[in-house]
Formats: sequence, structure tokens, C-alpha cells
Amino acid sequence: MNQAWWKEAVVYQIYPRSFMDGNGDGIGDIRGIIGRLDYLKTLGIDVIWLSPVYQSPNDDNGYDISDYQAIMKEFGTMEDFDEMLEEAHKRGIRIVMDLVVNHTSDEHRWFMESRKIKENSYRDYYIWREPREDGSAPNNWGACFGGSAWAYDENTGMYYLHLFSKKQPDLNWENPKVRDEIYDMMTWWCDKGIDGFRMDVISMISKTAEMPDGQAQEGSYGDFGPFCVHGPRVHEYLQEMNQKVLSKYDLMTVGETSGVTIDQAKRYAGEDSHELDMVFQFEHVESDGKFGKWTDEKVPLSFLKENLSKWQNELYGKAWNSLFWDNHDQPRAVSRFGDDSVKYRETSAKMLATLLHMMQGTPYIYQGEELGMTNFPFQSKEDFHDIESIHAYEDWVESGKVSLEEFWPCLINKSRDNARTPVQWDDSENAGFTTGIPWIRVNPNYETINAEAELKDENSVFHYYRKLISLRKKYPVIVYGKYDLQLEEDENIFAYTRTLDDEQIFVVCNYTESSCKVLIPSEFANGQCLISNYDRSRYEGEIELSPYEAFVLYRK
Ligand code: TEU
Ligand code: CA
Repeated sequence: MNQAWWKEAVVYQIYPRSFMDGNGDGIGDIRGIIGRLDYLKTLGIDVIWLSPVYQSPNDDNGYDISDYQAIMKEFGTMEDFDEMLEEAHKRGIRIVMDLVVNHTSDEHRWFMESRKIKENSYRDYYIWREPREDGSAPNNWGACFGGSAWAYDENTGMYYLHLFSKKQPDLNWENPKVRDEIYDMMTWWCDKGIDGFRMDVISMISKTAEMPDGQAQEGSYGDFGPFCVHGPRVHEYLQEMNQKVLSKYDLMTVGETSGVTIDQAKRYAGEDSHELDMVFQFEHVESDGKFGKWTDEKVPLSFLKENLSKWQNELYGKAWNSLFWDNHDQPRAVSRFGDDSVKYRETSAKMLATLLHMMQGTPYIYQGEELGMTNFPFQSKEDFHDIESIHAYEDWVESGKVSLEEFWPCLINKSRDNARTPVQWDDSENAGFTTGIPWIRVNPNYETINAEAELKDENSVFHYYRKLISLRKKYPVIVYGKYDLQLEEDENIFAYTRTLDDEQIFVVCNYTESSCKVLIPSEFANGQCLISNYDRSRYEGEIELSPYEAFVLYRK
């Protein structure tokens, strides 16, 4: 397998609005990030994935961009950005930018031109269609954030396509001018010295020419998936982007490709497919529940084992995995997959970290995950800021489809706002995130869960992550070793080995609160324990695992 720096790296995702406020207006910003680079250096990460910092009216917190070459005023200036990049590089930390080019904001200059008149030279930058005979939308597709995927525009009497919110019109990638504009913009950022791109919903940039109705359930919108996801020209576009931009720089690229299959992943991120370095697959975080994504059920261990092992095995030697439990769109890992009670929060957070960080692929840590931050105790609709949660509340509850009682546990369990509460830096007011009024409420548990306290405590979740990261740097088997699932049928334990030449590790994670037994294979009996979340002096013969116990044994 080819070696690459991004295969050996650990990435930390920053959602700037919620990371650190540098000027007291209650909103995280670039100066705030600069002030915390030393913290990230201590953690030991190699790369920052920076969620969008571009100019935006913030309909979707920066994922609706109105100028790709300007910094959002609330976040600072381009000088601040340059300083951040320089300061990060000084510390050996690279910065990967979010690239949101499936759509722009409706306040982007291109769209404001496009909607003026049909003959405008920017008209074909977006996807416009005539109404049906009765004046209704061109087809039945529903948008990701609720409602129709088409918005009627009175100026020209036509509809434009928006797979996300009405304020996020989809770009028309069929138009070579659009592609060139995007490549030029990317080149401009690369010349500035950034280190790569995380590409937002990049699997949706190519749409079929025909746009028929999608499959729909009685009374709801149709599914655009078959016509917009992994569309007919997506690989052609990415190869073109690679040839015109990516191949000219030493970058790390990762595609957000919800719904990706193994075969598609090999095309997007194959060892020699000349598209991207890796993709995010979402199967382990996107199993459908009672109301689409809205569910309060736990992900069963059997499913996780089967699913994560499939990705480990099938991409081995062919394409590169990315590893993550959460991001700015997902609930907090420890609340979702572990146990966020006072009793088991730290132990289960460490177990989850072990499980993920010993696998093959590039691990992503979402801000606050390294502290074991938890979901937020939402009380009412007014607690939500996220466009998706608010629309879901309207679509499901206010429309009368389901009772509030039934929907509420699902909503608070999956809301993206769980990930967006401010990072808990210390136990001072507002968790040290801001001296002003935070734009979104701080989780009340900041008095006990915060970075300052964890930095001081050798046994904290923070120091556990730091250790996992340093192990990856020290043992090539963690990066390049072959994965083999162990104890496949066990209902409590997720165990696997990784093997590289004469080196091997044995990873054991009790995924549950029950204690259970595991037999240490004789070849590991004298092995060295690289990391564990309990004190145990002997790893030999049959041992009884404590709740959420995790350890890694090494032998050569
Ligand atoms: O997310 C794409 C995406 O598929 C999301 O709709 C995801 O399914 C959902 O958030 C899960 O609840 C990306 C960004 O990560 C997200 O923050 C943006 O809102 C979205 O694209 C539009 O740009
Ligand atoms: Ca600020």
C-alpha cells in the first residue's frame, strides 16, 4: 500500500461558530482559534478541518456561501485567516478548508445575477426549470431540510433547484464556466498555502438531465437520490478537478459522500483513481429510524461490527477509510454510542475512542469529543437554532403527523445542535467560550466537563485521546496493518487485530455496561499493553472485563 502523510495524520474538526470567541460578541471566530492552537498542539493532532469561514448570510451556519474569497465578518478578516494559517503551520498543523460547491447562497453574486432575467449570462450557473402545467414545481422532489426541492422565482416565472434550503440554490455543474470558476477559486486558496479540502456533499454535484418524480410515500415529497447522488458525471468532474487543481499541490482531500457504497468509494478514493484521497461513509451513523433520521434507538453492536468491518476489509489496499463517530451534523459520540451518565461517561468515551482510533483510516476528532462532551438537555422548541431541527419540528409535529411526545425524544437525540453548543474550556461563566452572550447555549455540565480540568487530570478523556494519537505516530501497524475482526458472535465485545509484517495489536472493547469474559489469545499473553481505560496488571488467560473496558495489546 502507498504511504502518504494524510494516511498517518489525525484530523481535528473545528466548527468555528462554537469553538472559541476571541472578541466577546458571543460568536466563535478566527482570533479565538489562533488562541487555542497550542491546545491543539498539546493534543497532538496534525490537521484541522475548518468548517466554512467564508462570507455567508448564515441560513445554514456558513454552508450557504455568498463569497468564496471573503471571510465571514463575524469570524474576522482575511488578515486574521492568514495569521491563523501561518501560526498553525508554525506548529506543524495543516489546515483543510471546507469546500461547499454543490450550492451557493442565494445571496451570492452569481445567483443574484442568475435570477434577474432569463438572458443573463449567469442564468445557466444554476438549475432552472419551467413549472408544470398547473403551475406547480417541476417534480415532486423534497429538499434535505424539508419542503419542496424547488423554489418558485417570480422574476422569471421559473423554479430553481435547491436540494438543501431555499437559500442554497444548487449550482449547475453541467456548465463548464461554473466548473472553471470553482477551479480558479480553489487554486486561489491553494496558492495561499492551505493544505486541502473537505468537500461538502460532493457526491451530489452531478444531476441527471431528465428529472422525473422520485419515489414518495403517500402525502410526502419524492426522493431525489437516484437522480442526484453519485450522478452520471460526478467522477468525470472530480477527475477534471483533480487534474486542473488538486494534482498540482500536496493536499489532503476528503469527500462527504452520504449514501456511498463500497464500489463507489473505490471510484472516489481508489489508490489510483485520481479523484479524492478518501471519503466519509455514513452507514454507521445514518441507519434510518422511526421518522427518517429521527430516532431515539441505540445503534446495535452487531450492526456496528458488521458495518465497520465491511469498510475495513473491503477498502484494504484499494482505497482509504476515514474514521469518525461524530461531526457538526451528528449528536455527541458518547451520548449516542456510549453512556453519558456520570458513572460511565469517561470510561465509555475512552472505549469508543479506542475502538475507532485503532482501526485503519484517518481518524477525525470533532471539537469537544476529546473532552467527552455530551448532548444538550433541550427543553423546548425555542432551544433549537439549527434549520434542520426547526424544520423537522414543523414538518413532523406542527403538521400533526406525530405527537410531540413521540417525536421529542427522537429530535433531542439526533439534533445537529447537540454538536454545536460551545466548546467547554473551563468552569468560568459560559465555559470560557465567550465573555459575551453565547449565540447558542452552553451545556450546563461545563462546570465538571471542561478542558482546563481535563488538562490537569492525567486520567482524563483528553489525555487518553492524546495518548491514542501518539501511539498512531509510534506504531506503523496502527496505520498500515491489516484488520481482522475477532469474536464475531460476541454480543458485548468488539475485538479485532491489526497485523503488519511481524507486528500485531489486539484491540478489545467492551461495548456494554455488562461485565463479560474474554480469553486473551496465548500469543498475546506476554504482550505489552499500549493503552487501557482501567488499571489491570495482567492480560492473560480468561479475564473478566469491566463495563466499557477497553485495551490494546501489542506483540512483535
Ligand atoms: O451535509 C450534508 C448532508 O447530507 C446533511 O444533510 C446531513 O445528512 C444532515 O446534516 C444530517 O442530519 C453537509 C454539511 O455537513 C451540513 O452541515 C450542511 O447543512 C449541508 O451539507 C448543506 O451544505
Ligand atoms: Ca466573536
